[in-house]
Amino acid sequence: MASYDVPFGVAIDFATGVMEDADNVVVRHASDLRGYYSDADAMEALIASGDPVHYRVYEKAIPETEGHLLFCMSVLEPGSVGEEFFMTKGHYHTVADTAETYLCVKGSGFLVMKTSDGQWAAEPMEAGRMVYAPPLWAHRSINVGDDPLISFCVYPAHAGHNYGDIETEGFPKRVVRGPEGPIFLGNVA
Ligand code: PAN
Ligand code: ZN
Repeated sequence: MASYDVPFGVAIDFATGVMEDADNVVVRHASDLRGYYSDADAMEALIASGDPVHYRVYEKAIPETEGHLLFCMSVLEPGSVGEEFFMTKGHYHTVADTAETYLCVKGSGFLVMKTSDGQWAAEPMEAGRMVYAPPLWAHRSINVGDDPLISFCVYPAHAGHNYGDIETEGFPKRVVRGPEGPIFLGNVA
């Protein structure tokens, strides 16, 4: 394994999101998102149809210690489960007061964000747009277009990922296909 305590560079293909010589490629299939969408029957049908890749995340194995930065390419496929657009699981950072930037390089979608005390926000993701998720804000990307939604993310290397609280809480809004484009539906009473 390369040392990441010396300078280095990597090639990234913005057309595909592929990071050359990635050390880790996290591949999430539809079945990894079971329970995340409102239409459970549509999810089971999608899994039965071949359990397609939902998204991939390309990373370098930079030490997860304070001072370093982690960066990755996130490639979220287009599609929907029922009427709900494909999305990432979403998470808080384990070290909750760590921020993250997402630079969208291709595709069309939203970064939906929330805090544990009920605030939420959705920032459009379009090629060339950078979105900032401040400390304490959970974040999830949602692809509302016909092409992969490709983003370059950077965050403190010691941040960690807390998926459990989102599995319990969900997000306040779901993004679904409407007659004239995406609609944000309330997910809470
Ligand atoms: C991103 C996400 C990536 C996949 O790199 O990890 O988009 O989303 P989930 O981790 O929610 O499955 C990031 O926010 N890292 O912290
Ligand atoms: Zn994150």
